[in-house]
Amino acid sequence: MIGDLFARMRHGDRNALSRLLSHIARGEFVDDIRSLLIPSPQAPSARVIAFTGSGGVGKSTLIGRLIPLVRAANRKIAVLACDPQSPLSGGALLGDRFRMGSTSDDGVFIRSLAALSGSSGLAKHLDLMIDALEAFGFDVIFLETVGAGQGDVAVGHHADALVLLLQPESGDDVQWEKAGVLECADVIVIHKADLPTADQTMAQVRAAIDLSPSHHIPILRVSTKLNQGHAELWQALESLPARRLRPSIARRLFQHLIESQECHLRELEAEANAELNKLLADWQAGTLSTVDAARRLSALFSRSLLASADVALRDGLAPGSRSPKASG
Ligand SMILES: Nc1nc2c(ncn2[C@@H]2O[C@H](COP(=O)(O)OP(=O)(O)OP(=O)(O)O)[C@@H](O)[C@H]2O)c(=O)[nH]1
Ligand SMILES: [Mg+2]
Repeated sequence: MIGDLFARMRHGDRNALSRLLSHIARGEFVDDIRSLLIPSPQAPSARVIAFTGSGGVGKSTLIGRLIPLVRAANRKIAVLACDPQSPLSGGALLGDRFRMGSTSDDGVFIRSLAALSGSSGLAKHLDLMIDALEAFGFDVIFLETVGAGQGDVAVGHHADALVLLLQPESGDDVQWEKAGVLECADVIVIHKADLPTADQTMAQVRAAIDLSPSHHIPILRVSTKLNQGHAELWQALESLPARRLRPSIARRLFQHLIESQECHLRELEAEANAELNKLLADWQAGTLSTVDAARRLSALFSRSLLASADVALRDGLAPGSRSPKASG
């Protein structure tokens, strides 16, 4: 049943994508979905950008204004708005705002997560939602999140880039600085730059950043009210270097490796160790899926581990020590 839904989603059925996201948000069929969604090096990868900042700093309005720029660059965009604090605004509001200024567009998908999932367990499955959106074919994924400090840094771990929004006169810059978030940001936006004290805020943030090791972070002034600064922001985001592998993906591959290690420990038989190069070559060429590659890799590791442990025990050496027999 999840397999069907997944297949429909892969064929561009937005309804199926929506239902899949709902299952993920509710923590249903998560293992099945995870095994269907294991990323592969051949799959086109989306650029994931997280927007964070205090409630009311203007994340939704800003994202709403960036969407047309992303579309003008011929990219398909999905937005996941995570706002556990205020489930009634967040993504729903963003969706309304965007729809106000635009007709329905197949290249845009907006999903409020708060309305689905409440506050718990969201971060846990965010990776999976991102993978689903990526598998559907979105080129750009925006995450909107609200919170203070640590939580936002954590959201940054799901993304290729973290954009921190600050607004004049909120004192937020001090709060973010304390939490170490200023330094985790890839781009800092002084939003609502139309407000009179924007220059002052800009100077304070610049002073804080200049003293830190991350003094190269771009700081941009944006006013959504005056429609200023969005093109520069999008350009800054586009020119950020792509991360080759999101940490979340690496973690999941690793987790998968460990899980399949357990399954395959008992299936070991003596086979040629030259398999390793062949296996990696097949995986890179796309003729071997990531799931199968991980399974076979773990089987190989298990075998050599057992062989060396066996030799070590017989020779009275600690496991892992090299002996002529173990290397054979
Ligand atoms: N002066 C000014 N106000 C703005 C600007 N952009 C947004 N606002 C206002 O700021 C308020 C909050 O905007 P949202 O986009 O809902 O802010 P948010 O950060 O998404 O809020 P939450 O999702 O609740 O955390 C709204 O009343 C906007 O009209 C701007 O550039 N200048
Ligand atoms: Mg919002």
